[in-house]
Amino acid sequence: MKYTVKANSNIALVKYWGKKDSVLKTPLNNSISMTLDSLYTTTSIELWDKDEIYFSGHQITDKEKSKIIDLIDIIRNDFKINKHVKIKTENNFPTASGLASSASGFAALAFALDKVFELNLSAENISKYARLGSGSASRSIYGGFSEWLKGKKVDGSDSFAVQIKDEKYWDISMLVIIVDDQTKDKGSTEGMDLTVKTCPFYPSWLETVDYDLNEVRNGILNKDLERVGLTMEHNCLKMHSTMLTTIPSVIYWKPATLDIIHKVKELRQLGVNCYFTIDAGANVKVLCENYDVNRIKEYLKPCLGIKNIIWSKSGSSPVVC
Ligand code: 2P0
Repeated sequence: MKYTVKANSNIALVKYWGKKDSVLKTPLNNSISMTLDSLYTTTSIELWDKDEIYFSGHQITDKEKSKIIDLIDIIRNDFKINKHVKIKTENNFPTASGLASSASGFAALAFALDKVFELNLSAENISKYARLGSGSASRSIYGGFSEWLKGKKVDGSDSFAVQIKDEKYWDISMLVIIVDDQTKDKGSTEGMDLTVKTCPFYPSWLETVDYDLNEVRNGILNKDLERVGLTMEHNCLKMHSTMLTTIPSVIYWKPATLDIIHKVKELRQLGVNCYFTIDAGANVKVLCENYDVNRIKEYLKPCLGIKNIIWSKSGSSPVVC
């Protein structure tokens, strides 16, 4: 039986930046995200006589394959499965440029493996396996808004995401502003490991995250965009402050990144309810009301370096197409 599945990417409102255990991919703090309907991975999977993996039509090399094969092997081992798979996967957006491609990619893979191996796992268990591929993927198993719990157990078995509210609950927009669609110099995994090891302010980051989680969680539950947005911005700037003060420094921003930050703040002065966040890359995401989208796009037009703006709403959990 062949399955084709689609999993949406997600953008963290409260960020994950640092691991407790780098093999288990357990985080040092909880994180909260919004799943996006416009950025997604489509993955087809079927049983095959050997493992074969294609990305955007090309068979990928052993090195590129290793994280994917590692996750397949973990599941094969846990469920005593002796079968191989052929996988074809593609993203509808630039890969490895701070647009959470590994989130949708590993969410799609974990969801697809559950189907092809007929495991019937719970969402929490699929989230846990997605986490073992890439931490942020744990959150893409749910539509709407979800929180990835850091867990307490040493084996990582209680570190998975849970849904806060589904995609129908709050009709707001996230504008994904692409200023750089190239693969970034330093991947998130390496960047966050260096930050934990060398940033003198990293303990302060951890001390303040619980407050941000509470604000954003309650902001979502009250559909309070200002509360979510202001906390999201501050949380993002705190995360980037730890990156800047890592040795060697991890600087993902480009001039256009800063330009857009200023423009978003100006828009707020003009009465537009909009807020920015930035991940491990130069691209900026703006959370806003649907009715302000065109005004924001118009205001950003003079910014040099914007390649594309993708308008996204809250997306669903993974689906079989
Ligand atoms: C997040 N990021 O919460 C944060 C914000 C980037 C900045 O999760 O090492 O690709 O595979 O667990 O999930 C990117 O990290 O890293 C990320 P691994 P992942 O969305």
